[in-house]
Amino acid sequence: MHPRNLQGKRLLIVGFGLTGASVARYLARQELPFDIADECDLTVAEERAATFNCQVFAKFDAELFKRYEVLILSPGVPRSTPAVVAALAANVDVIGDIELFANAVQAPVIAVTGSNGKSTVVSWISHVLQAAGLDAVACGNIGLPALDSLQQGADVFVLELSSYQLESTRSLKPLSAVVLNVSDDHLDRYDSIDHYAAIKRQVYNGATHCVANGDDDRTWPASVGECEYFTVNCESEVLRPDGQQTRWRRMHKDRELWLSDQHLALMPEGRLSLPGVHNVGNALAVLALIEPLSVSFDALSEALAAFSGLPHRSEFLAEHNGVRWYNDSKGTNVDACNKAVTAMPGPVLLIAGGISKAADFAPLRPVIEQRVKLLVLIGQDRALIADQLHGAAPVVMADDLRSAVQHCKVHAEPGDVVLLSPACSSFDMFRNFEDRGEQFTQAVAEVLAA
Ligand code: UMA
Repeated sequence: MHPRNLQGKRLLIVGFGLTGASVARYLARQELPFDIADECDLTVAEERAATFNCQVFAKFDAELFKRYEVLILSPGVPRSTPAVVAALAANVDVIGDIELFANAVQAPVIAVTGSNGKSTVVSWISHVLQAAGLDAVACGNIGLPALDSLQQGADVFVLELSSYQLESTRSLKPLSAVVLNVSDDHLDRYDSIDHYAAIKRQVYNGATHCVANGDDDRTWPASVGECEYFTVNCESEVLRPDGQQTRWRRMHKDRELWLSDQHLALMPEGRLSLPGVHNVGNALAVLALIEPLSVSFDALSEALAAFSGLPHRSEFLAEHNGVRWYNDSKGTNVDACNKAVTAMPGPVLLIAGGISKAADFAPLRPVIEQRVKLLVLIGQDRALIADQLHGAAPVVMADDLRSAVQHCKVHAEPGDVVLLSPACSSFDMFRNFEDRGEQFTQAVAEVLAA
């Protein structure tokens, strides 16, 4: 919604975390008055909002919400929240921060969503574009709220979008957009994986250049022909859903596998710093998404190869007595964990568990049977996970992360890998996945030094 359409309207910011605060700063810059509601302690809410001249409410209330004309909802607040449902029924407009961003942004936007790899692809794109001399800013779900990023006046905004943000966005017109993949996640907030996938595919609405994953039909837009596809398949004839040749794929050349564009071999995939076939797919997605910017491959190839990923995503921590330790705390769902285990260079001692978000762990069974020699479970849903994976690998229950690390140190042998990839969210034991990854990193350092 354009700021001029907010002129004279009664505005309520719902949720006052990172997003809500960025919305408040944005509205204040536009000199638009607003109020704030957040279900935390009133004193805390008032303290947080002290720099703004507004009313602050510490509860979500249907009668309160109906008094406003526009609610600007934080992504963590479900649209099914009773007070929001009541406001919608009373014809109150309910939008999110990305809707405001969409109307304010002047530069091209590359929009990236998917269950896994979003942050990696967003950072990878920013990295290669910067190497090619463009001022590219990574923003959105990755951590820098989109409205705050506008202050940086970039050449290109590389926007990570969650399904939560897409639910309340309707005007975004990205230059290019992708759903990288769809797997079980957030099923506590959606009726089914199909519902969740449909929300993800809303990223294609209004996009000039759509990119989808040829290997995952849940990512395909309704109009399958008007889209470029990437695939990690390396057969010579890889077809798109409409029967055409898939453009971004792998090909055999000089006894190596190469990233390729149509029939043109671009780079041996062994040059990529990031491990795993899923990262070959991510690299192809990067190339497909930046294509409309017409940056020459020569200008970005070094940066594409050198990009070494992000903290907490299959991050190498240490090698001790021939055992390699990795932190994949960002592996917050089953598919991410599956990919991380598959990409590891040796037999795995896997530390997993936390809040399972009602996920089905059965898809992990094959990889655990083949690659995991010990499964160490932590957190609120560890018994439930042990039950679902019964017999796939020996299981140890640990009361906390530090004792999980200690178990692994005792049981690991040279050539093994110890991997934290929880397949769960972290909020039962940690502030967030970063906190979990940092505590793991510290525990590994201390336990290995002991
Ligand atoms: N709140 C309520 N009632 C609720 C829910 C939240 O009052 O029912 C209040 C909380 O008291 C808190 C605020 O809302 O004060 C938090 O809002 P929020 O949960 O929307 O989180 P933000 O701090 O605004 O952070 C959000 C994203 N978080 C979520 O979507 C849950 C961040 O993604 C994102 O980086 C940030 O906006 C900037 O765009 C994090 C995330 O976990 C990394 N995302 C999920 C994911 O990647 O799986 C979707």
